[in-house]
Amino acid sequence: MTQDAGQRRFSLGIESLVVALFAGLAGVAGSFAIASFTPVFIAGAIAGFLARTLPGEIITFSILVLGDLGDQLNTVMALGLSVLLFAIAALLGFWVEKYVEYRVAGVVSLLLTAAIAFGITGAFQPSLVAGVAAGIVVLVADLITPGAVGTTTDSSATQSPGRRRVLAAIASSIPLVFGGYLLGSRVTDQSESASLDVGEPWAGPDVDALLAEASEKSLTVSGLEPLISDEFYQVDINSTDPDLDAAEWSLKVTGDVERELSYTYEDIVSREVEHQFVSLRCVGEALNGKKMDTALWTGISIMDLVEPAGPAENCCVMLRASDGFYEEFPLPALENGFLAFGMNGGPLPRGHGYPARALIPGHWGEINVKWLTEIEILEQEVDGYWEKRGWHGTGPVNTVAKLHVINDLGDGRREVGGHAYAGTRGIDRVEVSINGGGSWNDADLSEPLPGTDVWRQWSYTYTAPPEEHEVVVRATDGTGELQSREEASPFPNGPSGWVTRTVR
Ligand SMILES: Nc1nc2c(c(=O)[nH]1)N[C@H]1C(S)=C(S)[C@@H](COP(=O)(O)O)O[C@H]1N2
Ligand SMILES: [Mo]
Repeated sequence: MTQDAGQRRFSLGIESLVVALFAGLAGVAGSFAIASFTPVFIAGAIAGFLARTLPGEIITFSILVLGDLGDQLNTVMALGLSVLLFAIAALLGFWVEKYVEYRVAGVVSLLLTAAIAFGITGAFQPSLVAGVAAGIVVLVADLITPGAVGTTTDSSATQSPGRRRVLAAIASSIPLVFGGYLLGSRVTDQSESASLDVGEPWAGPDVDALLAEASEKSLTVSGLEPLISDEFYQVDINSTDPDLDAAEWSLKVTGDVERELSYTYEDIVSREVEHQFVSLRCVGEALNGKKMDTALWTGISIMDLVEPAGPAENCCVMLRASDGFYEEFPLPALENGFLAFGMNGGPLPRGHGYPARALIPGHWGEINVKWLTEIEILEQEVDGYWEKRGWHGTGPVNTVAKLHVINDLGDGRREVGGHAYAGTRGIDRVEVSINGGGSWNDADLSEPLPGTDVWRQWSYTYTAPPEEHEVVVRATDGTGELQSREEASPFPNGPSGWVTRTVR
């Protein structure tokens, strides 16, 4: 098995490495073509693995300092790692080429790539396509090059074989990467193509009337988001959302119960539904951040599903989700819990937890578990996903008034506005100071929406002083308590302090 067979034409040098990297790229594109942005996309699986296993300090640093950039960084890192892993498979293929024919080497690369992908994602189809794509590049690179298939190498040396080999790898991977990208970028919102015919419990005249009410009650302040958010923020432990099929989904009630129960999607959506305005806010957001929003949700009371199981009532509950997320909190908080499967007149979008999520009134966003699959009744406290990483995000939200809009009305007046939220305590008052907190004025508030856990908008118009000035905002909750002035970073208890902005 040596040179005379003409099979071992290349050293495992730099060009093999380049070819392998392009094969890796093609493999990742192949995985993306089939899986799209779902957890079985190789880079999605690795990004999730990184997010779950990196130390809490690094994740918290990423949340606090990098914000959304941290997510993107994680995705880029995961993409790079996926390419590298597949490239290693291709290199192993080149290595066995020492002993076998180049076609066998191509197949070895294919199988290795597929095996690596399958080991990581557990999904057969995208893994196989990834392997085929990587294998094609390896094969083409070696086939096109003079010296392949038993011909002699030394006579055809007008162009270096290594260079031709690299060019062949690039040329063959480009269409694969491009095609894979296009195929994978198709829209995959499962909730749009629900495989069940359950009617539209989240739509109808009641919903229309409530949405109209929210739009009428929204303040007309240019640039201010209405009472129903135009764009609802999204926070996930993974960079790819689960892509669940409602027909296969079920919700189990387990743990310390008299009898464990399991409900199907049809069981749940065929019940009498309610529509509720509920706001959510992430404990990890900046004081004046954008991770606080409101929607009209459709669903049922969670206790209607839990009570029949006969839960032990002395401790707490763990909500578990299909993305590996879990959060624990005291049972009383579940009592007013809502299971939402509709949002703003449509089915719950994939990014917000399709087919169903929990809404726990007044608490930080994190226990509003999306893609909910299990409600486990516990007899003893344990840490949830974020608490394991040092956060204290299972309790009630802090009171906040945000300042997101500063309009120059053109006649010497300024208009400032934002949203205020205090969970189930409600918002009674928002005050604005235009002199750094020296004196305070009452802001206008939007009429309250029905519901026990909804934000309000505020706005305030004043004649602008000629000089630079500090605008400060603070809210008072429904119990009469003033928003805490003490400044605190989001970690670990959520942001606190008064929002201040300099206006000139
Ligand atoms: N399954 C699951 N549920 C989850 C999360 C998650 O990562 N996975 N993130 C939580 C966090 S931290 C917040 S703030 C809210 C955000 O909900 P949204 O993405 O619908 O805005 O969802 C919570 N529910
Ligand atoms: Mo959050």
